[in-house]
Amino acid sequence: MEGKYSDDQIGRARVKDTPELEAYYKELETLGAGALWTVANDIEPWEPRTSSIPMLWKYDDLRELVLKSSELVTPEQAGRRVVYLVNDKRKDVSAAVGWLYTGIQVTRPGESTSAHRHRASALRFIMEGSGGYTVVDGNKITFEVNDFVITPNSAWHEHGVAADGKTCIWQDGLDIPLVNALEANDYAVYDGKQSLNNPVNYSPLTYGSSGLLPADKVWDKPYSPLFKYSWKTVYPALLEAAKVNDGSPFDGILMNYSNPLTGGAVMQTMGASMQLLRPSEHTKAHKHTGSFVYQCAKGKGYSVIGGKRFDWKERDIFCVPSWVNHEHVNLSDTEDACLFSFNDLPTINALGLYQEREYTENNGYQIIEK
Ligand code: 1HN
Repeated sequence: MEGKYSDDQIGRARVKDTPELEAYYKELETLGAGALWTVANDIEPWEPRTSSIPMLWKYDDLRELVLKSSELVTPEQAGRRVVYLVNDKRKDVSAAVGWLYTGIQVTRPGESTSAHRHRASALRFIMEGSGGYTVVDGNKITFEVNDFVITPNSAWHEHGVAADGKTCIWQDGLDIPLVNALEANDYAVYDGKQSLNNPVNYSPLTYGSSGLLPADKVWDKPYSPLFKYSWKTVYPALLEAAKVNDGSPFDGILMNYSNPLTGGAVMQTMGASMQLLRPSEHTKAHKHTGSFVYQCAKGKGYSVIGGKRFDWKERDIFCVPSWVNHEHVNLSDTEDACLFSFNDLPTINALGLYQEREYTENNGYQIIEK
């Protein structure tokens, strides 16, 4: 490489191998040591570097196989009856992109899972069915299609579907690869089913209405007290915002699910958003750090990710790896399109690692500076 990103310049490692140096490296190796200049250029990329590739998982292809899992194993046998989505380049860490995991879970009417907890945080986005519920730290929460539910780190949780409900399918999102990479995960099984600490839907009924917060409650946890964000309030909120906002040139009308007490992300490590692309909207391309998993909640369109086009429609899931250029297009000229996404931005931001760059003809390539 030449120019700005050339390694043949002062400040980069450019030592040429000699027999004497090679012998020296071998000697260091026997002592559990090494010469930094042999690895420096690799461990110090000029720009953020991802090992994930953009991928799209078509729901039409997966749905039958997901349902089939409910004939093959029970939730008791499987623990979690989930088909997980794995990035071709992240199989070693079971990640869909970067350090994020995602999967599709199916639960039949009358079924429920055992209760457990883990240090990793989890979230769910409901894809189909009715009568589904989750119990988070003794709070039972019912959910419907396109609702977003959180299971913060170390919260006991279990899920189920009412006997008179319809088979539920939802997307799970976890930071498990991240927490494992940090060597900080743990897991515990609850003895039996959780007893309910509060009336059903206590959390959304207490914390989920129009910016009002209960004056008599103290909440001292580092995550949102609101465990469910309902599509029936989220979608109208996007439409209202769209009436008076242009939105972002890169994302359209993008709203973050937030902790109503802080305005910040719903959990410590992962954030989530819902975005609305107006009819025929075609966003500008940009790239930023952070890994993203999307699910189309409504409509149809495509995204260009890393120069490749991925066509999506309702329930399709795709990912955008860190520092990969992407733009989104709503293919309908009459209907809006909505994309749910979750990400590791709270981690990226807390560590001071966020950066963003608008795509220009030049920055996809190397800039030659004289
Ligand atoms: C988990 O606890 C659930 O509780 C789903 O439904 C998927 C994937 C990896 C690790 C834990 C659940 C999971 C998971």
